[in-house]
Amino acid sequence: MKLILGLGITGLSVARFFFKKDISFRIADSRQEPPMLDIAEKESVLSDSHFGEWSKSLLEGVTEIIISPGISETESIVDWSRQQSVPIISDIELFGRYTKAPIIGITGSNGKSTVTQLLGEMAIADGKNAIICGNIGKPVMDSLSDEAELYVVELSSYQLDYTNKLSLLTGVITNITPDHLDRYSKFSDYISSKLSIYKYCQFSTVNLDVDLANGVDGDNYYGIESSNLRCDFIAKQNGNTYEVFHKGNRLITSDDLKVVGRHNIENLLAALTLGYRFGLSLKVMTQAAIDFKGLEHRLEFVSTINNIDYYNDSKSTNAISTITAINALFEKYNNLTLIAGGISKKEDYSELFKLINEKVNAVVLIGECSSDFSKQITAPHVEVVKSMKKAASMATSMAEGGAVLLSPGCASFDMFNNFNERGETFKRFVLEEI
Ligand code: UMA
Ligand code: ADP
Repeated sequence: MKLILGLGITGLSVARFFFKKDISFRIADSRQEPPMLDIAEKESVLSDSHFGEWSKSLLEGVTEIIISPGISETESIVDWSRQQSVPIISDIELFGRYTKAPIIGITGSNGKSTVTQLLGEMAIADGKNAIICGNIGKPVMDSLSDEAELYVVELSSYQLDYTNKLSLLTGVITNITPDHLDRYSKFSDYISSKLSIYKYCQFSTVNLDVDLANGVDGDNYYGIESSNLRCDFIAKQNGNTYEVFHKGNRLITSDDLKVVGRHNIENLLAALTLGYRFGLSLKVMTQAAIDFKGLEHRLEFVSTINNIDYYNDSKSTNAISTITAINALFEKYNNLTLIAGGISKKEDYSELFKLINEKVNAVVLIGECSSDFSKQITAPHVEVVKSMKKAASMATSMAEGGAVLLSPGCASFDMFNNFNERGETFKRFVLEEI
C-alpha cells in the first residue's frame, strides 16, 4: 500500500496515476478541506482518504510514501515514517521510474520557470514533442506520455529534498541566493539541496557566474563575460547591449529579444547550453529566443499609458529578484517608480534598500512589511498604501515618465491568494482605471 501525503495538485496527480494503474493507495492531508478535494471527488479517484491532523495509524501497511513538496520535513508524519523506516519519495522520483524519454532538470533560486519555458519552446520549435512540467505548475505525474521525446522539468529544492534516485540527461542551477529560509534552518542546507541536482545528471551544466556552483566539476559551462574556454555559450556586454556567442560565433544580441535585463541573458545562456546538449539546432533555438515573450508576472511589460511604461514583476518574492528587476529597467529608464512589499521573508533586505535609495525615484509600499520597509527607504518620495488599487494610482501620480514597476520582493499571502492574483490585480488597475 502506498501513502500519498498532501492533496494539492501533486497529490491529485499521483492519485490519478495510481488509480489508473490499479495500485492501492491511501491519501492524507493535514487540512480538513484540502484544495483539490472537490476535483478528486468528482473524478472518483479516492477511496481510502483521511483529512485533518496526522495520525500514526496512517502508516499501517504502508510500504512507500509519496510526499507533496509543500510538506516540511519537520511535520510529525515525516518523523514517524523515518522512525519506522518507511521510504519517502517525491513525485519527481516516482515520475523518473516511468519515463522513457530524456529528462532535463532546472533548479535555482530565480529564473527556473523562465529557463524551463524557454527551453521547452526551443525544443517544440525544433519539432520535438517536449513536455514542460514540474514546479512550474504542471505536476510531473500528470505529464507522463508515451509520445514524449523530452521532458523539461522545473525542480524546486523541496522536490529535490525528497528525491533519492533520478536520472537526468542534463541539469542546471540557474543561481543560488537566500530563499525559503523559513523551511531551511541554515542557508547551507538550502545550498546542499540545490546542489543535489548534479548527483542525478549524466552531464552537469554549470553557470560560471554562480560562485557556489563554480567548484562543481561540470560537463558544459556558460557565463557572462567569461573567458573560460570550456564555455559553450557566453555573452559579452557592449554598452547596454549583450552579445551572445557560441564558440566565438555571434548568435544574437539583447536588442533582438523581447525580454529585458542581464538576468534574461543568463537565462538564455542556460537554455542554449541545455538545448545544445540535447541536440537542438542552434538556428532554431536562436529564433525561438527571439520569439520568446517571457512569462507572465516576470518583469512582464503591461502597457504604455501617458508616457509611462508599466511592468508587472509580481513573481518577485525575494530581495534579489527585485534587485534584478530594478537593475534591468535601470538599463533602459532613468526614472523609476517602484511598488513593493507584502510578507517579507527571513532574509537580509539591506542590499535592496541600498539600491532603491540609489536608483529609484519614488516608492509605494503595500502589505504587512510596509511600515518596517518605509523606515529603511530614503528615496525622495515614499508612500504607504493599503490596496493594490491605491498603489497603482499613487505610483502613476508620483511617476514622472519612465517606468512603474510592481516588484514586491515579498510573498503575497497577506493581501492575495498567490502571486498570480497579485499580478492580475495590478494589471487590471493599470489597464482599466488609469
Ligand atoms: N499540506 C499538508 N500539510 C502541510 C503542508 C501542506 O497537508 O504541512 C498539504 C496542503 O494542504 C496541500 C497539499 O499538502 O493540500 C499539497 O501542497 P503543496 O504545498 O505541496 O502544493 P501542490 O499543490 O502539490 O503544489 C506543488 C508545489 N508547491 C509547493 O512546493 C509549495 C507547486 O509549486 C508546484 O507547481 C506543484 O507542486 C507541481 O509540481 C508552487 C511553489 O510555490 C508554485 N513552489 C515553491 C517555489 O516555486 O518557490 C517551491
Ligand atoms: P523561479 O521559477 O525560479 O521563481 P522565474 O523565472 O519565475 O523564477 O522568475 C522569478 C523572479 O525572478 C521574477 O521576478 C524574474 O523577473 C526574476 N528572475 C528571472 N530570472 C532571473 C535570474 N536569472 N536571476 C535573477 N532573477 C531572475
